[in-house]
Amino acid sequence: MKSFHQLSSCALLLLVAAPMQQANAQEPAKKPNVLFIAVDDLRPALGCYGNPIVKTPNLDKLAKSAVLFRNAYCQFPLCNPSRTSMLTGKHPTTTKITDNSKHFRDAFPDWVTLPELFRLAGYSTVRVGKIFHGGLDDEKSWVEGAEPRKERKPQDQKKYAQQSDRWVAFEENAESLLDTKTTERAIALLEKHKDKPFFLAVGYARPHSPLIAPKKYFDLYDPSNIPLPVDFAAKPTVRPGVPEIALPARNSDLFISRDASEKEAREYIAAYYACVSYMDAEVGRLLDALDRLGLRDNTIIVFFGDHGYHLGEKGKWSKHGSLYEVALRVPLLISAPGRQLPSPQGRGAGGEGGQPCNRPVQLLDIYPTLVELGGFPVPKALEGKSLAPLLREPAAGWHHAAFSLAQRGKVLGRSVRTERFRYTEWDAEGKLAELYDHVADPHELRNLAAEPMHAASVARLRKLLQERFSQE
Ligand SMILES: [Ca+2]
Repeated sequence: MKSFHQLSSCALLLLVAAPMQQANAQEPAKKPNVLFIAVDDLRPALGCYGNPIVKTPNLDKLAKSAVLFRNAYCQFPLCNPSRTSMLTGKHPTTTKITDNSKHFRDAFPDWVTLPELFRLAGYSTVRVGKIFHGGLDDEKSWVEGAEPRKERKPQDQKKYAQQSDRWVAFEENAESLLDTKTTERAIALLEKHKDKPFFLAVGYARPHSPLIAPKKYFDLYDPSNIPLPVDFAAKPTVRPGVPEIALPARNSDLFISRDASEKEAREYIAAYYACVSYMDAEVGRLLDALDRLGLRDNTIIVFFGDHGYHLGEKGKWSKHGSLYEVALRVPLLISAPGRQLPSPQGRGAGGEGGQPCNRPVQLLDIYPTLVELGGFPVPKALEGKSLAPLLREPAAGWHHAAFSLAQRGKVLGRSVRTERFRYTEWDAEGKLAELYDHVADPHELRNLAAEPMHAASVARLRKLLQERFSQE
């Protein structure tokens, strides 16, 4: 008993002393920089996520020194709602932003965004490319790079969508392409701000449609060798036992209101991959500049896509209105030197490396994560969870699920993802429900919601949805 008591008081002393030791240890260290890379409409079509076709050498390399979140999800499969949620740290039911035309400041002028919190802490917060949705930038967030707000109306979105129905292998000088210019500007900003703590946010446009990339990236892919999804169809097609509301009746984005042939579908998937490879090369140039300037060891890198994307799965293209895995799942890599468990010895040499984490996490979690890694108190109003424990130990226990919403007409569908299941409801009563077992059925081909043997799972997941969204 005596030794137990000795041990306990010793442990207690350590616990009490820890914050002070930490403060002392951190005092001489420089504040970490943040490189925040947002990619528009990028699903996890990356080599490091196991895609055997797409070529992404630069992100595969970054993944070797990062934690790779295999089960990361957006909160809403559309640009403005997803980005607003992530950058304010609140669910779309709290932000009330569920389309691409509204700005959260109109209702909540005093909310502090993620970059704004760093700005208030003395960081140079700098933006290049799309971080907030186009035309809806937030001037309070940035020291440099803010754009004046433009009025956006739903009909503008429609007009834009009609222009996006295409792909282009760009044969002229790539220097005129948007993402190439974004990298140039980002490197110049790194050089300008490197001597003081910075939060540099870089938004890449591709693979958002229109699918434009230099021709050399198209040359990496032969459309005739691109496999189609197992549940490919010419137009959105709900499977037996699935509520009709789960998919729109007609196509949008790449195949606006028309059916997709198998040949065209292969061409568009190849074009999407070409854009991913182009974006990968641009991220590679940016990371090379970070290395060249000697900043890597003191820079936290966050890389993510703003939501998923159907590439013909269930006959659907793009993302809007879908609560399927492909519309919600995003790549998320976090490299936090000195703040995460080092890669296991020897794993990097064989081309594997990095640390995968299977816990269900949310884009919403990025805000509290960066605040904690930056050494600031995490604001209580944030609705995500800091991922810092998973950076330290990717297999650590994690008792949180990932929640998402999508709009179909006037209905707001709700979905929850645990490590094993996805459960979705399209009505308040839970009659229009879908349950998928991702261990047995990763492509979500068989809706188990009405099967008696899964009644207990349905009840448990339904309760999670009700608890999460009970206030709304
Ligand atoms: Ca997007």
